[in-house]
Amino acid sequence: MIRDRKIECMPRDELKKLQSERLCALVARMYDKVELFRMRMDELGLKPGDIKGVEDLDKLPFSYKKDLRDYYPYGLFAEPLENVSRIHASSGTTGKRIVVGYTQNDIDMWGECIARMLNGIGLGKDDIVQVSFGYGLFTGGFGLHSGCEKIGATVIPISSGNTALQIQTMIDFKATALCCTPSYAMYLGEEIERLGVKDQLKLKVGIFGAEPWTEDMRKKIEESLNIRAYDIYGLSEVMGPGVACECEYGQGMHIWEDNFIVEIIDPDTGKVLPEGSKGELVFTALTKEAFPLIRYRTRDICSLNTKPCPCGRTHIRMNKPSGRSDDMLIIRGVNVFPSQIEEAILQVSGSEITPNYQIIVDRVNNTDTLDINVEMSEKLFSDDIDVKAVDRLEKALVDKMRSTLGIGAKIHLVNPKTIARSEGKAKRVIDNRKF
Ligand code: DLL
Repeated sequence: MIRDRKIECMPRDELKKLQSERLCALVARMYDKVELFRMRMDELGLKPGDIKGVEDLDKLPFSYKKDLRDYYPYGLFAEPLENVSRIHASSGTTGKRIVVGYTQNDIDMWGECIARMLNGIGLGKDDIVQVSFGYGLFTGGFGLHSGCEKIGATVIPISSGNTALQIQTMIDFKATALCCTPSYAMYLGEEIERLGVKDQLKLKVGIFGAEPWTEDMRKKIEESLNIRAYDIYGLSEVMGPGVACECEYGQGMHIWEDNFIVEIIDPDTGKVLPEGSKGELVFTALTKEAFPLIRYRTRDICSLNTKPCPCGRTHIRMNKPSGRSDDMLIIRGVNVFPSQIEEAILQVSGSEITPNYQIIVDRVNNTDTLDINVEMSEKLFSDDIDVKAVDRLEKALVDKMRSTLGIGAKIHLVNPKTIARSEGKAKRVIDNRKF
């Protein structure tokens, strides 16, 4: 099924009119249904009628990741749970997850956004798409899945992990497209080369996202898998994958502006920046029913490309995000906050370890690694050091990290006072990866 590209190629003045109508309706609905939004509007002395269109957007209050934590789990939903068909979640700055919900219409809209991309890069009902993003609370797997179903493709919902099985499956099931994180795609490429099975692949394209990646990585992946590699962006709070997607030209990701309004702001002052500037991406989700958001601060640093795209789509493009203005790390596609690690250490630590720690992230053989050095206490580190106690502690920390972060970490108990102290902010994270 090839999509009607009318909305994707809508003249910009019509798009703006549509956004304005949708924004006014959204503000009225959220004022009525979401207590936090109503409180913030009241604090600013604003009523829904004061917002006449997108030109009034910057009068509206921002929303933040912290709001999702404070109103955990359902406090920001604009629909009663009986209308919510699905829940997804991702890690928040502390142990508490952030929770998002979707009505059936939201899931349809999400599938539509992804379907636009899939058709745009030449996929259709004859394609077999291996979705190697995680299925579960993470939005990657199910998000891509609904788009594939919409275009009538055949989906292989293999989820993430088990590299040998991934490779065997893509060969045996004749997958023509692969969806996963770019770092996993690099690893798959390397394994495929090692096994010498590249000529057995039927892959044409890959759709990669959920973490930053460079043009160099794109080239490497394209060569090792013999495909065209495309970028997809999104975040759970705003929807999941597909908020923005590359088209066949692969020169920036079109933000589906009939569903999302994008702004670039100065992360320090909150002021909207002039066209073309680099700053923090802020999204308003215009059409989501269960969990709409107004002016959500993504913390992703990025710039927009307002030039017309050769594909004819009129929706604005975003360049690759170049970093984040907070300390969130993305390790093997999983969001990790240093504060989660600290909390986990504090929960395990008795008198045997100290809260001095350092997080080292690296990329070895194209896979992200996470090592955590934790200082032993003087008590544990004595002449008759209790090796069994050290082993037991290391194991307890490994287990705790896995259950808290959802990924494995190597723990190294190091001697007292060996982690450098700082007079200012502690340098807790050393990220040696090159994006
Ligand atoms: O990562 C959703 C997703 C799944 C996107 C699959 C693409 C493909 P979260 O776990 O909530 O959601 O993480 C969102 O990941 O704020 C960015 O910092 C980062 N991110 C996502 N896509 C890209 C990308 C999913 N293409 C956070 N390039 C976002 C760079 C990305 N960073």
